[in-house]
Amino acid sequence: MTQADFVVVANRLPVDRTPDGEGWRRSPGGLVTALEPVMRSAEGAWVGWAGQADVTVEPFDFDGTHLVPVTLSASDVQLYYEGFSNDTIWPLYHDVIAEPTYKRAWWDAYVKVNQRFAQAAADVTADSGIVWVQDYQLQLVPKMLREMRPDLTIGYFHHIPFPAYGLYAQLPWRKQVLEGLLGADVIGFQRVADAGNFARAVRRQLRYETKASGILVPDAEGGTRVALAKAFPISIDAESYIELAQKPEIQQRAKEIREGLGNPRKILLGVDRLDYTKGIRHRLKAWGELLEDGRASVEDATLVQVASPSRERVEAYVQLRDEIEMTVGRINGDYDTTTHTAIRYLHQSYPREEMVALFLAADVMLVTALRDGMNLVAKEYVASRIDNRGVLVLSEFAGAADEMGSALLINPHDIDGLKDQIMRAIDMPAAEQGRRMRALRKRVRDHDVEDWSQDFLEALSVFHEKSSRAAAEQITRDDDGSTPEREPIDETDAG
Ligand code: GDG
Repeated sequence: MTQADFVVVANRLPVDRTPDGEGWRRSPGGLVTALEPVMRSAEGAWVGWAGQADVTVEPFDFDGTHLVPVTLSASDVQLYYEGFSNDTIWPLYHDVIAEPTYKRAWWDAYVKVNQRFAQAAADVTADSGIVWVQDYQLQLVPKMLREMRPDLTIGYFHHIPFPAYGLYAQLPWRKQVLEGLLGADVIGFQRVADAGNFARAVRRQLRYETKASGILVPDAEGGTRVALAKAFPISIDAESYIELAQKPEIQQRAKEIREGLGNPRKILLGVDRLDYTKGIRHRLKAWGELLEDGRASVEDATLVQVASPSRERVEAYVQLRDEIEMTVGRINGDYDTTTHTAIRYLHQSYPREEMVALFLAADVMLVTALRDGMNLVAKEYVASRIDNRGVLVLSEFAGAADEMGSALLINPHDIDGLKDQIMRAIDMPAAEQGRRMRALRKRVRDHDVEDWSQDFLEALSVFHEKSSRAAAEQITRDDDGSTPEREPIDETDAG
């Protein structure tokens, strides 16, 4: 059997079936985009689901990566993926924007499927290899894998937020999930606040001590090891966006998009998976009110909203789509003219070239997430603006806000504040646009996705090269000399 020294484990493989069903092609999306450069250079293996239920695919090589498909039955997809991952963990970890559903049968399926992923990773990883587990669908894999293969160095990256303790505590399986994650040597989060929330949950629920970024975890031999829980903000392959933005045909396409919209003075853009975390409704409300108040008009400005189809079998998403489409219909009915539209709504997915053309056409980019781990779209927009023009309106509830202070930061719940900032963005003088955009672009270019994976893998290599004890010593040495943190005993948590 082929084995690899470096293995990524993610819910999905980085490929989709071609439309004819015969071959494979690289799939779009945040994670694949982020890991593509790492996999290319590492000649690693990738364990994940191929995307079709009840279909077993033998391992195969694609673009220099060994792909190991994990089979999911239709019932696994329903219970583990659509159920526990997307209807329990996703809403809970995004601050309960939608109500999480807790079902024991979903949890049982989640445990079973995580076990299957862990086994596949254990089988494909070479002696003393490195495994990097991705995201919330696989939170139990680190512990399971450590039990099967104590020789491995295990990393885990959490792409979505980790909620405050008061919310996390709702989860009926809160202890098991924390223990699952603590099977990793390094647990990466998007924001410092996420790592802090995680450490606090560990102190409250498991009573382990934490010291700076280190968590003291009892090991199988009755000793303790240190797990590192820290922020590693993800980024994008900025150069690839710059290259696309420089192409004359993409710049030409941006002009056509503008003409197609009737040459409004300003184009506003939203690009999101159709998800309740993205704040699309708040954005539409603000835009609708600006038109109603007469502060904006359709001849002057148009909002283009790309809402790519997502999780269409989960009820909350079906409802969201209905609501959004009704709102768009209403606003357009009220304000469209025969030549101009208030909102050009596109419930479709586009090739990356078209996305960059849209970024180039957009004078104002609206990222109004109610909660978002990072939000790569914000970074893609600024990377694409090679002309140093355009304004990013960015929710402070997106992880990207920690790094992108030169954006117009907004609280999407404050509709009046959001309206004011949209107007400020529309009217912003070119010099101020340039000043802000240059600072934003510098940050994204200085910290691209390769830096992200390098930072994470470097932290992991401390554990790989040294014994866990030596790694623990290093973490303690690098520490600020503070005393370990303990939480007060809370009787309701006992047992
Ligand atoms: C999760 C976390 C975190 C979207 N529509 C199309 C398209 N996209 C691309 C975007 C971007 C990606 O998909 C979406 O990434 P985001 O970061 O915006 O959001 P999530 O999908 O929710 O991702 C998030 C991320 O993981 C990475 O850690 O930032 O917080 O929720 O790259 O451009 N791409 C193309 N056509 C589309 O129609 N080609």
